[in-house]
This record gives sequence, C-alpha cells and structure tokens, in this order.
Amino acid sequence: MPAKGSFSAKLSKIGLFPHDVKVERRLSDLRKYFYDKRAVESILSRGEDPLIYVVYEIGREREGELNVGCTIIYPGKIGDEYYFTKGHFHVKEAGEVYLGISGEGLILMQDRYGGVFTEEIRPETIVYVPPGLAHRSVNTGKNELIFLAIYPSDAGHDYETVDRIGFAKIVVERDGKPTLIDNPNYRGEIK
Ligand code: M6P
Ligand code: ZN
Repeated sequence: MPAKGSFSAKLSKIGLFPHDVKVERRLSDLRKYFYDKRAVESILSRGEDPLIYVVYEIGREREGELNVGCTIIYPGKIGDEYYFTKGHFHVKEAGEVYLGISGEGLILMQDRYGGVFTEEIRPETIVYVPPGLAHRSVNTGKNELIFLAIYPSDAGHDYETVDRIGFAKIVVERDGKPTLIDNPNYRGEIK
C-alpha cells in the first residue's frame, strides 16, 4: 500500500499504482524546444536544470489494449514561455483522450500543415485528440497541472517530426495572461 497522502496514493486512487514507466524531463532535455534560447542557456549555465514534467505510465503490449499515463507538468516559465511537454504525433492514426485531474492548462493540437487549435485542460474535463494531430500540453497555472492520457497501446510516439518542424504556436505570458503567439522558431510545413 502506498503511504497515505503520497503521490503514489493519489495515483492509486486513479488506478495507476504500481505504474511501470516513469519518465522525467528536465530543461536540458527540452532546451531546443523553448523559444528563448538566452533564457535557456542562462539557467543551464548556472548549473540549474529544473524538472519540467514527469509521466507515470502503464504501458501495454497487445493490439487493442490501452495505455494509461498520468502527466504532471510543474508550474513555471522559461523566459515568458510556460512549461510544456515535448509533444508528439502518433506513429499510427490513433486518437487519445485526456482527462484533467488538477491545475489549469492548455493542449495545443497541430496538423501536418501547421494549423493549430487549443483546448483547455481543467479538472474533470475531457479533451479528445483526433488521430493525425501533434499534441503538446502547457501548464498555464500556478500549481501542478495533472492529467490522465488514454491511447491505443500500439499508437507509438513520433517525436522526430516535432523535432524537425516544431509547433507553429507557443504559449507565453503577456500582461499576466497566457497568450498564444506565433513560434519564431517554427520551421514550416512538413513536406
Ligand atoms: C501524455 C501522453 C503520453 C505522453 C505524455 C508526455 O501522458 O500523451 O503518451 O508521453 O503525455 O508527452 P510527451 O511524450 O510528448 O513528452
Ligand atoms: Zn499522444
């Protein structure tokens, strides 16, 4: 039994204990994705490497099964850009369902031509990610953003396409509010 009040206890409540994968991503893992390269290098050069998010996951093998992941994105910004997940397309044409648990944020969904739209991630709110769209989640709040993701076990993560072209839009703080702006580092339509 996980200790009462611990994070494992919370995962247990949502059916995710024990998990079999834990992924941690720090600023150094995401350095090429944040648009403000000076802010990134200044933090890393001080010897700091903040933890941006953690994923706890139950991965399954067989076709037809579903993977369940719980992501926690910590609150924070690099320069004026809010912490986010790396983001990926699926290798297969597979959708995904997100269920907000706590905190507040946005999910960016992008097609292969750079068309982007967003949905809010809020507690007890479900977001459907249709097949064929890259998705990245952003913590726009002051607390941890926690959500569940459920997707076919054979969907696969394609990070390479996002590495190559980036997201066309990013979420930054403007006048104290989360604002969607063009990504100055976006590298255009996928050929
Ligand atoms: C969600 C799901 C996972 C994903 C995680 C972090 O939990 O979509 O499949 O791994 O978010 O996102 P990323 O893999 O893009 O870093
Ligand atoms: Zn996905």
